[in-house]
Amino acid sequence: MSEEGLRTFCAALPKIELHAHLNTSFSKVTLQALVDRKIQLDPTFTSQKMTFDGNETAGIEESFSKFRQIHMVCNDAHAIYTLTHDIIHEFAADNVKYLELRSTPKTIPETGLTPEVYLECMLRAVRDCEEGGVDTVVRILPSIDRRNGVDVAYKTVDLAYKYAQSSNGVVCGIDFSGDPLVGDAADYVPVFQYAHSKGLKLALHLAEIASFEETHKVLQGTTVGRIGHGTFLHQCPEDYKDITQCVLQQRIPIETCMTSNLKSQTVSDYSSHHLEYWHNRQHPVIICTDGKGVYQTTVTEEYVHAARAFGLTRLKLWQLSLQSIDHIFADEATKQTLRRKWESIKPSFDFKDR
Ligand code: 6MZ
Repeated sequence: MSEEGLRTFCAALPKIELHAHLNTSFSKVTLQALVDRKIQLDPTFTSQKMTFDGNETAGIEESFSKFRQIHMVCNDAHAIYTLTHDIIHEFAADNVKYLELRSTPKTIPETGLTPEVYLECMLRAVRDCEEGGVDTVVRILPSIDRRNGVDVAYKTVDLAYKYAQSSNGVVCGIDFSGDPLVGDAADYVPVFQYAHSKGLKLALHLAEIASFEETHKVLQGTTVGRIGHGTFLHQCPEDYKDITQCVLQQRIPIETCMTSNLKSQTVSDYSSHHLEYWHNRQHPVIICTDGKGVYQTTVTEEYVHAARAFGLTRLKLWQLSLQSIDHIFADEATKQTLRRKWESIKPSFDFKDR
């Protein structure tokens, strides 16, 4: 398949994005505008580089250092609204027809941000995009940051539940994320059970690093909706072999973020990415970006990388995007609408690999 033909095909493909963190999914244009504004408000502010450009890679700690920088810039209602609004438009331009955007609702007294204000900014941007005719269905997952402890986590679940009721289902689940080197995911199992009892779906970052003990406990104690990254799920030592079995048997979908994993050095190259292990076993995987701004990628690029690394045909790529619909957190009616959209677009596609 020619590089150009493949890229054109992947760009035109209708796509689903299920793993995108708000503060790491900026475009360079939006980020620059927010940095300029920050400097206007605080002339002493100096910004550092917040992206991995080209083939740059660094250990996962460097990603979290960049995230801290970004959070200094995106720390008020204007920034949260602008990020959400622009990111939705950018995914729409990449033919993403359904987007789940996740973010940690923050308390920042200096700028008046509370978790409620934070979520309302995101919801207002979602509404404005919808009213402006953007052809992308958007859902929001408030994130639990594992660095912030269990008490904050319970509050995030209560907040998500409150907004799930009042937002007509735009808020529909919870993300669990944060620095995998900090804290113990197993401490949050009661929080996950609580969220599940409230009808909230759970997308959990698990086994992003080789943390088998906590991964095992979480899988034993939780109804997991989807797993983020899951980089080490298939590489368990003998004592933890049932982790892999459990994921396979329960068919827990895996959100794969290839470029992010490469750039944060948890995977060495595209062709050794774990997407292949799961895909070869007909296990559900969803191709995602993680942070299209920090890692300088797009959903289209991620499909191109997957096709190149694993020799996926155009028809396979189509099936991957279509099957992703099965794993969205929105309701059955939304799934049906999306499937009909895929069906109606399909005749305009040429599936010959050349
Ligand atoms: C774990 C990650 C992440 O919530 O401020 N986040 N957590 N692993 C990753 N892989 C590299 N990438 C992002 O977006 C930024 C936050 O998302 C989580 C971290 O908690 C980060 O602070 P929001 O919008």
